Amino acid sequence: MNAENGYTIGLPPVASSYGSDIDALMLLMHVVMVAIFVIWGVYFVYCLVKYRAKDGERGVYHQAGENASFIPDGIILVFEIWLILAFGIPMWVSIKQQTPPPEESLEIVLVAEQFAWNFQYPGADRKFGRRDVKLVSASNAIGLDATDPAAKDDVVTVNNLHVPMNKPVILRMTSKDVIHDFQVTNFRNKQDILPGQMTMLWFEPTVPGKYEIACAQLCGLGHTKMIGNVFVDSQQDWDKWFQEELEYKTADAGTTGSDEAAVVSRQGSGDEKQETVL
Ligand SMILES: [Cu+2]
Repeated sequence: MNAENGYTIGLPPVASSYGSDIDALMLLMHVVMVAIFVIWGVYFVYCLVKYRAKDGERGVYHQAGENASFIPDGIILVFEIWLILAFGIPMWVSIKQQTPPPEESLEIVLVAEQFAWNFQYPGADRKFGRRDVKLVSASNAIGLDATDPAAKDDVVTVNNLHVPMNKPVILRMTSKDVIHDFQVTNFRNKQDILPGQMTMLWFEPTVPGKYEIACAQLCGLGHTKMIGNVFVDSQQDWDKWFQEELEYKTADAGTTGSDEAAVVSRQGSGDEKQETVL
Protein backbone atom coordinates (compact mmCIF):
# COMPACT_ATOMS: atom_id res chain seq x y z
CA MET A 1 0.00 0.00 0.00
CA ASN A 2 1.50 3.25 -1.06
CA ALA A 3 -0.54 6.38 -0.48
CA GLU A 4 1.94 8.52 -2.38
CA ASN A 5 1.24 6.73 -5.64
CA GLY A 6 -2.41 6.59 -4.72
CA TYR A 7 -2.40 2.84 -5.18
CA THR A 8 -4.14 2.06 -1.96
CA ILE A 9 -6.31 -0.86 -0.93
CA GLY A 10 -6.98 -2.02 -4.46
CA LEU A 11 -8.22 1.27 -5.91
CA PRO A 12 -7.20 2.35 -9.42
CA PRO A 13 -4.28 4.83 -9.62
CA VAL A 14 -4.94 8.39 -8.58
CA ALA A 15 -5.16 11.00 -11.35
CA SER A 16 -6.32 14.16 -9.57
CA SER A 17 -4.75 16.73 -7.27
CA TYR A 18 -6.72 15.71 -4.16
CA GLY A 19 -6.81 11.95 -4.84
CA SER A 20 -3.72 11.11 -2.79
CA ASP A 21 -5.06 12.96 0.26
CA ILE A 22 -8.26 10.95 0.12
CA ASP A 23 -6.28 7.72 -0.24
CA ALA A 24 -4.11 8.69 2.73
CA LEU A 25 -7.23 9.28 4.84
CA MET A 26 -8.75 5.97 3.76
CA LEU A 27 -5.49 4.22 4.56
CA LEU A 28 -5.36 5.86 8.01
CA MET A 29 -8.95 4.81 8.75
CA HIS A 30 -8.29 1.23 7.68
CA VAL A 31 -5.12 1.03 9.77
CA VAL A 32 -6.97 2.39 12.80
CA MET A 33 -9.90 0.01 12.32
CA VAL A 34 -7.60 -3.00 11.93
CA ALA A 35 -5.71 -1.94 15.09
CA ILE A 36 -8.97 -1.63 17.08
CA PHE A 37 -10.16 -4.97 15.71
CA VAL A 38 -6.92 -6.72 16.70
CA ILE A 39 -6.81 -5.16 20.20
CA TRP A 40 -10.44 -6.11 20.91
CA GLY A 41 -9.92 -9.57 19.40
CA VAL A 42 -6.86 -10.31 21.52
CA TYR A 43 -8.63 -9.10 24.66
CA PHE A 44 -11.69 -11.20 23.81
CA VAL A 45 -9.62 -14.38 23.37
CA TYR A 46 -7.71 -13.57 26.57
CA CYS A 47 -10.99 -13.37 28.50
CA LEU A 48 -12.28 -16.59 26.95
CA VAL A 49 -9.19 -18.45 28.07
CA LYS A 50 -8.69 -16.81 31.46
CA TYR A 51 -12.30 -17.02 32.59
CA ARG A 52 -13.18 -20.39 31.04
CA ALA A 53 -15.02 -23.01 33.12
CA LYS A 54 -12.68 -24.97 35.30
CA ASP A 55 -13.36 -28.08 37.36
CA GLY A 56 -13.98 -27.32 41.00
CA GLU A 57 -14.26 -23.55 40.58
CA ARG A 58 -17.35 -21.39 40.78
CA GLY A 59 -17.82 -18.14 38.98
CA VAL A 60 -17.64 -14.93 41.01
CA TYR A 61 -19.97 -12.29 39.68
CA HIS A 62 -18.44 -9.11 40.90
CA GLN A 63 -18.11 -6.02 38.74
CA ALA A 64 -14.86 -4.22 38.17
CA GLY A 65 -16.53 -0.89 38.82
CA GLU A 66 -19.78 0.54 37.50
CA ASN A 67 -18.28 2.59 34.68
CA ALA A 68 -15.10 0.65 33.93
CA SER A 69 -16.32 -0.52 30.52
CA PHE A 70 -17.02 3.06 29.46
CA ILE A 71 -13.33 3.97 29.66
CA PRO A 72 -12.15 2.08 26.54
CA ASP A 73 -15.37 3.09 24.74
CA GLY A 74 -14.70 6.71 25.65
CA ILE A 75 -11.09 6.57 24.47
CA ILE A 76 -12.15 5.18 21.10
CA LEU A 77 -14.97 7.69 20.78
CA VAL A 78 -12.61 10.60 21.47
CA PHE A 79 -10.08 9.16 19.02
CA GLU A 80 -12.71 8.80 16.27
CA ILE A 81 -14.02 12.33 16.85
CA TRP A 82 -10.41 13.53 16.55
CA LEU A 83 -10.10 11.68 13.22
CA ILE A 84 -13.20 13.43 11.90
CA LEU A 85 -12.25 16.90 13.21
CA ALA A 86 -8.55 16.75 12.38
CA PHE A 87 -8.69 15.01 9.00
CA GLY A 88 -12.20 14.38 7.66
CA ILE A 89 -13.79 17.83 7.95
CA PRO A 90 -10.71 19.86 6.80
CA MET A 91 -10.42 17.64 3.73
CA TRP A 92 -14.13 17.91 2.99
CA VAL A 93 -13.91 21.71 3.31
CA SER A 94 -10.88 21.90 1.00
CA ILE A 95 -12.65 19.90 -1.70
CA LYS A 96 -16.30 20.83 -1.28
CA GLN A 97 -16.21 24.37 0.09
CA GLN A 98 -13.20 25.86 -1.66
CA THR A 99 -13.70 26.09 -5.41
CA PRO A 100 -10.72 27.15 -7.55
CA PRO A 101 -11.17 30.62 -9.11
CA PRO A 102 -13.29 30.25 -12.28
CA GLU A 103 -10.96 32.53 -14.28
CA GLU A 104 -8.12 30.06 -13.73
CA SER A 105 -10.27 27.02 -14.43
CA LEU A 106 -12.09 25.35 -17.27
CA GLU A 107 -15.81 25.55 -16.62
CA ILE A 108 -18.03 22.96 -18.27
CA VAL A 109 -21.76 22.38 -18.02
CA LEU A 110 -22.84 18.78 -17.63
CA VAL A 111 -26.40 17.83 -18.49
CA ALA A 112 -27.03 14.25 -17.43
CA GLU A 113 -29.91 12.16 -18.72
CA GLN A 114 -31.07 8.57 -18.86
CA PHE A 115 -28.50 7.32 -19.88
CA ALA A 116 -25.88 9.70 -21.17
CA TRP A 117 -23.58 12.54 -20.21
CA ASN A 118 -23.78 15.77 -22.27
CA PHE A 119 -20.93 18.24 -21.87
CA GLN A 120 -21.15 21.88 -22.95
CA TYR A 121 -17.88 23.81 -23.38
CA PRO A 122 -18.27 27.59 -23.50
CA GLY A 123 -15.56 28.37 -26.07
CA ALA A 124 -13.25 31.40 -26.15
CA ASP A 125 -15.89 33.85 -24.90
CA ARG A 126 -16.16 31.77 -21.69
CA LYS A 127 -19.92 32.23 -21.87
CA PHE A 128 -22.33 29.35 -22.06
CA GLY A 129 -24.93 29.55 -24.78
CA ARG A 130 -28.52 29.60 -23.56
CA ARG A 131 -30.16 26.26 -23.02
CA ASP A 132 -33.91 25.90 -23.38
CA VAL A 133 -35.82 22.77 -22.57
CA LYS A 134 -38.21 23.54 -25.47
CA LEU A 135 -35.32 23.14 -27.92
CA VAL A 136 -34.36 19.68 -26.72
CA SER A 137 -34.54 17.18 -29.55
CA ALA A 138 -32.83 13.99 -30.67
CA SER A 139 -30.08 16.05 -32.31
CA ASN A 140 -29.93 18.79 -29.67
CA ALA A 141 -29.66 16.90 -26.41
CA ILE A 142 -29.15 19.93 -24.17
CA GLY A 143 -31.53 22.29 -25.99
CA LEU A 144 -28.79 24.74 -26.99
CA ASP A 145 -30.22 27.93 -28.51
CA ALA A 146 -28.22 28.42 -31.74
CA THR A 147 -29.54 31.98 -32.07
CA ASP A 148 -27.77 33.03 -28.89
CA PRO A 149 -24.42 34.69 -29.78
CA ALA A 150 -22.81 33.02 -26.76
CA ALA A 151 -23.71 29.61 -28.24
CA LYS A 152 -21.77 30.21 -31.47
CA ASP A 153 -18.47 28.89 -30.13
CA ASP A 154 -19.92 26.34 -27.73
CA VAL A 155 -19.00 22.72 -28.22
CA VAL A 156 -21.19 19.89 -26.98
CA THR A 157 -19.97 16.32 -26.62
CA VAL A 158 -21.77 13.18 -25.57
CA ASN A 159 -20.18 10.76 -23.12
CA ASN A 160 -16.67 12.06 -23.81
CA LEU A 161 -15.22 14.73 -21.57
CA HIS A 162 -11.95 16.27 -22.72
CA VAL A 163 -9.93 18.23 -20.18
CA PRO A 164 -6.43 19.67 -20.06
CA MET A 165 -3.93 18.44 -17.48
CA ASN A 166 -2.95 20.48 -14.40
CA LYS A 167 -5.81 22.92 -14.74
CA PRO A 168 -8.83 22.89 -12.44
CA VAL A 169 -12.06 21.80 -14.09
CA ILE A 170 -15.36 23.02 -12.66
CA LEU A 171 -18.38 21.00 -13.66
CA ARG A 172 -21.72 22.77 -13.33
CA MET A 173 -24.16 19.92 -13.41
CA THR A 174 -27.86 19.36 -13.87
CA SER A 175 -30.14 16.55 -14.97
CA LYS A 176 -32.93 16.28 -17.52
CA ASP A 177 -34.81 13.56 -15.72
CA VAL A 178 -33.81 11.75 -12.53
CA ILE A 179 -30.98 11.94 -10.02
CA HIS A 180 -27.63 10.84 -11.44
CA ASP A 181 -24.18 10.97 -9.89
CA PHE A 182 -20.92 11.82 -11.60
CA GLN A 183 -18.06 9.64 -10.44
CA VAL A 184 -14.52 9.16 -11.68
CA THR A 185 -12.79 6.69 -9.38
CA ASN A 186 -9.31 7.74 -10.53
CA PHE A 187 -10.14 11.29 -9.41
CA ARG A 188 -11.61 10.02 -6.09
CA ASN A 189 -14.72 12.13 -6.46
CA LYS A 190 -18.45 11.88 -6.92
CA GLN A 191 -21.33 14.30 -6.82
CA ASP A 192 -25.09 13.93 -7.22
CA ILE A 193 -26.76 15.61 -10.19
CA LEU A 194 -30.33 16.76 -9.63
CA PRO A 195 -33.08 17.78 -12.04
CA GLY A 196 -34.00 21.45 -11.62
CA GLN A 197 -30.84 22.30 -9.70
CA MET A 198 -27.21 23.00 -10.44
CA THR A 199 -24.65 21.12 -8.41
CA MET A 200 -20.92 21.69 -8.70
CA LEU A 201 -17.91 19.42 -8.74
CA TRP A 202 -14.32 20.40 -9.38
CA PHE A 203 -11.14 18.42 -9.92
CA GLU A 204 -7.67 19.00 -11.24
CA PRO A 205 -6.41 16.17 -13.45
CA THR A 206 -2.73 15.41 -12.88
CA VAL A 207 -2.05 12.37 -15.04
CA PRO A 208 -2.76 12.18 -18.79
CA GLY A 209 -4.89 9.29 -19.95
CA LYS A 210 -8.40 7.99 -20.37
CA TYR A 211 -10.58 7.38 -17.33
CA GLU A 212 -14.06 6.02 -16.85
CA ILE A 213 -17.04 8.10 -15.79
CA ALA A 214 -19.60 6.03 -13.94
CA CYS A 215 -23.06 6.98 -12.76
CA ALA A 216 -23.01 6.35 -9.00
CA GLN A 217 -26.74 6.72 -8.44
CA LEU A 218 -29.14 3.98 -9.49
CA CYS A 219 -31.07 5.90 -12.15
CA GLY A 220 -33.05 3.33 -14.12
CA LEU A 221 -32.72 0.22 -16.24
CA GLY A 222 -29.78 1.54 -18.25
CA HIS A 223 -27.88 2.75 -15.18
CA THR A 224 -24.98 0.35 -15.56
CA LYS A 225 -24.56 1.38 -19.21
CA MET A 226 -24.28 5.05 -18.26
CA ILE A 227 -20.55 5.07 -18.79
CA GLY A 228 -18.48 7.90 -20.19
CA ASN A 229 -14.83 8.71 -20.65
CA VAL A 230 -12.62 11.50 -19.42
CA PHE A 231 -9.66 12.22 -21.67
CA VAL A 232 -6.89 14.11 -19.88
CA ASP A 233 -4.59 15.75 -22.45
CA SER A 234 -1.78 18.26 -22.37
CA GLN A 235 -3.01 21.84 -22.77
CA GLN A 236 -1.59 21.83 -26.32
CA ASP A 237 -3.46 18.67 -27.31
CA TRP A 238 -6.61 19.94 -25.68
CA ASP A 239 -6.44 23.24 -27.60
CA LYS A 240 -6.00 21.24 -30.79
CA TRP A 241 -8.95 19.02 -29.98
CA PHE A 242 -11.17 21.98 -29.19
CA GLN A 243 -10.18 23.74 -32.40
CA GLU A 244 -11.07 20.61 -34.39
CA GLU A 245 -14.46 20.39 -32.72
CA LEU A 246 -15.13 24.03 -33.57
CA GLU A 247 -14.09 23.45 -37.18
CA TYR A 248 -16.48 20.49 -37.50
CA LYS A 249 -19.23 22.70 -36.21
CA THR A 250 -18.42 25.60 -38.52
CA ALA A 251 -18.00 23.31 -41.52
CA ASP A 252 -21.39 21.79 -40.92
CA ALA A 253 -23.06 25.17 -40.44
CA GLY A 254 -21.46 26.25 -43.75
CA THR A 255 -22.76 23.31 -45.77
CA THR A 256 -26.27 23.60 -44.43
CA GLY A 257 -26.19 27.36 -44.85
CA SER A 258 -28.11 27.71 -41.65
CA ASP A 259 -27.54 29.18 -38.25
CA GLU A 260 -29.77 26.57 -36.73
CA ALA A 261 -28.15 24.07 -34.42
CA ALA A 262 -25.50 22.61 -36.66
CA VAL A 263 -25.29 19.01 -35.77
CA VAL A 264 -22.38 16.86 -36.66
CA SER A 265 -22.48 13.32 -35.51
CA ARG A 266 -19.37 11.34 -36.03
CA GLN A 267 -17.86 8.20 -34.77
CA GLY A 268 -14.80 8.75 -32.62
CA SER A 269 -11.65 6.78 -33.24
CA GLY A 270 -10.88 3.64 -31.28
CA ASP A 271 -13.37 2.82 -28.62
CA GLU A 272 -14.58 6.37 -28.20
CA LYS A 273 -18.30 6.63 -28.23
CA GLN A 274 -20.24 8.75 -30.63
CA GLU A 275 -19.73 12.47 -30.24
CA THR A 276 -22.25 15.07 -31.21
CA VAL A 277 -21.17 18.60 -31.89
CA LEU A 278 -23.80 21.28 -31.77
CU1 LIG B 1 -27.40 7.82 -14.02
